[in-house]
Amino acid sequence: MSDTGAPAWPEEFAARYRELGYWTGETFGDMLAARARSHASHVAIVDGDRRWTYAELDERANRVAAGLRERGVGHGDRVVVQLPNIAEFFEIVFGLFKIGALPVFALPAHRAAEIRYFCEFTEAAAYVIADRHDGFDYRTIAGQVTVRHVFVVGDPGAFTPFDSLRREPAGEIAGPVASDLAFLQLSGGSTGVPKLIPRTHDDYLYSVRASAEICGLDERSVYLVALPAAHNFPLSSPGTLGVLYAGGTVVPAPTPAPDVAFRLIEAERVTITAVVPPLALAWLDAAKRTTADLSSLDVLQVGGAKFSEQAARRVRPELGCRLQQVFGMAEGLVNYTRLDDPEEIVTGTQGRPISPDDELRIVDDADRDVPPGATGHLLTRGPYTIRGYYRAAEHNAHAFTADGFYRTGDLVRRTPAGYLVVEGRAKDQINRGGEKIAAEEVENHLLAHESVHDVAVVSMPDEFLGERTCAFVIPRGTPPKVSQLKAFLRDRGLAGYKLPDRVEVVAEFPMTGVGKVSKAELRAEISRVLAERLAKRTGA
Ligand code: AMP
Ligand code: DBH
Repeated sequence: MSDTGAPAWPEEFAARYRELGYWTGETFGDMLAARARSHASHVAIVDGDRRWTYAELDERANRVAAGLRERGVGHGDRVVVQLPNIAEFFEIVFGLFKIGALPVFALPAHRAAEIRYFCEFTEAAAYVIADRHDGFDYRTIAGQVTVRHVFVVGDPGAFTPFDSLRREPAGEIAGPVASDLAFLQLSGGSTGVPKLIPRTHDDYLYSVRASAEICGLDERSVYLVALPAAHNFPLSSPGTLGVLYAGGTVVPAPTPAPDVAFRLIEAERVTITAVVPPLALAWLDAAKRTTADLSSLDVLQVGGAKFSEQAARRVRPELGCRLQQVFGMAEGLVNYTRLDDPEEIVTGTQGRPISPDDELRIVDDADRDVPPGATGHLLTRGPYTIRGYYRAAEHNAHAFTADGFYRTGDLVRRTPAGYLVVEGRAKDQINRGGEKIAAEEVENHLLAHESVHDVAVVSMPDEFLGERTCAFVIPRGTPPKVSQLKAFLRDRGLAGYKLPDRVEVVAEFPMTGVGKVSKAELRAEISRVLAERLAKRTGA
């Protein structure tokens, strides 16, 4: 373990990944500078009527880097970045890359509880926001965190204007080396507090470069950022970084709503974009009625949660583009169906790994390999999969095997052709349409409510989102209503997507043989209740 708080790859692995050409020694700052030379006047970012060329984006990043330096933000410092999909996201992130400061990638949906935690846990030097987005004023969060600087895009209120960060660089900026950490990404997690994922320039740029190739990107590629830009999927699989690597054009969408996204696809001749399954369903339905010209769209990537085979089959005929399934994780491993794969692989699997050196094991509860084709726990290790979370030694001891495999918590099987099919999940998490919710985190907040004696949060099936959240509550006194618990969690500053969709009041929890709450039984219970209700409603 190095003093960066991030467990590194053992030297023999690092040496091998370099020898094999995966880790090239290039940083993201180097990459942008190189593109600014080779594609100077090509458009890198389109945001409304702003069109930044590669030269302009690079210059802006250098200026922001200079401004950060002037304010005492430097190599290794953490900076929580929480921005909507706007051009400044790329300006600040590359500015930070240039000086070796680490973006901490918060999502726009996060609220004071999460942001306070990120700032405190990482001892962040700064917090970067836009004034308002989607009806929410992020300056209200800024008032509740302790950081040296708050930089605001738009009206700064009591804080520092982002514009004031742009300074004339005084000479060369000494940058990081590629083996340094580049940023901290977020894990959906399964524990009381979100885990932070330390990624290096070397390892991340390898995944980005290889992803760009798998997805056939080149300078003609136009990528619509429909999901939150900071999320690992639209950032790197191949995402905006892959498109910038390839010299293409990135188009941030203010919202993924079909009307907005479709207009942008038509206006900018978008060729590729990435969505989560519920969005894919919404787009499929909207495509029937739209007057927008979607003919430029070549690839729709779907990932973040399991995309049903039935929905997957609709993509090609109804959207007129190719489907690519993506099963990835911010911790590393990313699987893709390939663009030239036969339809049954594209619709029926979640893809295969990026790298020939991604090591995958599928094991039983005792970590023994299951027979070929059987379902088991997925473990993985490789040239872009972390060896441990940031500052989390205790958790790392069980989230990773002794020989460095990451325990994904996913239940998968492998087809004879080497493709993975996601069959379920063993981790204590709800995947609400691609938004991950750690049950324990929500339970801890709910336990603070005066009417909650005990609580167990589980997933319940949902036709549209795949899963929603159900909180089983043993009350203290008057049973709490779902609306009361939601308001309570919102007041505590928890992100909206983590609020339970339903509350079931019970006298006790079913227990497993060893005396733990049986979440499997609770999930079965709520599934039964929902199925009965549906049967009643449809008169079946
Ligand atoms: P995180 O570790 O928070 O980045 O979340 C990654 C997790 O999202 C994976 O471990 C899976 O549980 C889930 N996931 C991502 N993509 C897919 C997919 N295509 N199908 C099923 N689950 C997925
Ligand atoms: O869900 C994810 O975290 C995810 C999905 C697809 C991801 O991190 C990725 C691709 O890189």
